[in-house]
Amino acid sequence: MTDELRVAVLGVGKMGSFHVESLSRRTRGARVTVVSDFADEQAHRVGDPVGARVVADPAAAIAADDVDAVVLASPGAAHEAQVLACLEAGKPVLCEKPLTTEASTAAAVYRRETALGRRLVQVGFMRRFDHEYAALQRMIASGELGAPLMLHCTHRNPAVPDFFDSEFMIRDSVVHEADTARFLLGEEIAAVSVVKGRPTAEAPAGVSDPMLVLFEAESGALVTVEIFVRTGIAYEVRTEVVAERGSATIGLDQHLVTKRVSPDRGGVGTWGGTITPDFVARFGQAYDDQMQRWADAARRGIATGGDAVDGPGSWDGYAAAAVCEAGVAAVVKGERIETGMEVRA
Ligand code: ISE
Repeated sequence: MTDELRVAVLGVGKMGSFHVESLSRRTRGARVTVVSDFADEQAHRVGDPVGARVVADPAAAIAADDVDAVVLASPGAAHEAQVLACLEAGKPVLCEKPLTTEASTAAAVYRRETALGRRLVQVGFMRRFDHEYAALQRMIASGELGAPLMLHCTHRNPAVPDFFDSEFMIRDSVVHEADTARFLLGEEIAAVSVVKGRPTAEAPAGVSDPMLVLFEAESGALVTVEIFVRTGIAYEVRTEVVAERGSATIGLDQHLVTKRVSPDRGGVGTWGGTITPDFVARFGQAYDDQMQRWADAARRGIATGGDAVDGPGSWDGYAAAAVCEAGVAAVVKGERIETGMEVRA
């Protein structure tokens, strides 16, 4: 390795191109040497300005001599083979969620990494790096509020493409609450139920948007998740913990509150602020901090031959996959489904 971590970014759509920019402009000690995407033109559009080579074959990109570590922002279905290739090559990898698309294959990745005796897989659950989530986790863990009894989560997106059906809402959106609930409560999720309500007129036929998802944690603590991905408003992610001796809330969007006269409202005074338009705007700080801490951990791991992870790993990727799989079954069958997670090795 040179002084800088040389990174291949696989998949340079919305998230991958954000990561290329983050690595190139805002991450110390790292640079992008290779980009790969099934759309060659897009790979050049993102890679050329930062001086990265375009390598069409993802396996060749992972194996390349000028690549020390890999960021995966490719479609979820490609992750299993790509993460396993990184493990075989002994290269640290930051994998966007999902780790893999099924709990069984995610467990296989966890077992493969465990057999290597070295942690190389970090999963991109970036909310853990958000200052508000981190502060809430510290507060719960300190015991200041007593035992947490319930989490109430709100997860709203302004708009999504039509392929976002009820099952995809669980796998792509609620997956974040699967991870943050585990992170905040410090325990696994034992069962999932889903209640479908009245759908918004914006939802395509047959799609239950919004839905209420209920996680039961192993301790019996309950987690409610309102998932609503077609609000037409903005990006809103809130979490309230209700504990034995108090409650605490994050995600109130109260950054800058302004009072002013609005000419378009007849000159009356208005009060308020703005809500973030999308997840990159809301979690930009978290994505960048995640990248810096991963890059630092990858460099340390390469230098020492030890662990190369600073954040959620393959076990967390597996646990989230198990919760989502149960969630999808709960949507389809309309029943409470147990996650049936493997016992940690
Ligand atoms: C998207 O893939 C994300 O990861 C966002 O954080 C989430 O809010 C959104 O619902 C997902 O589709």
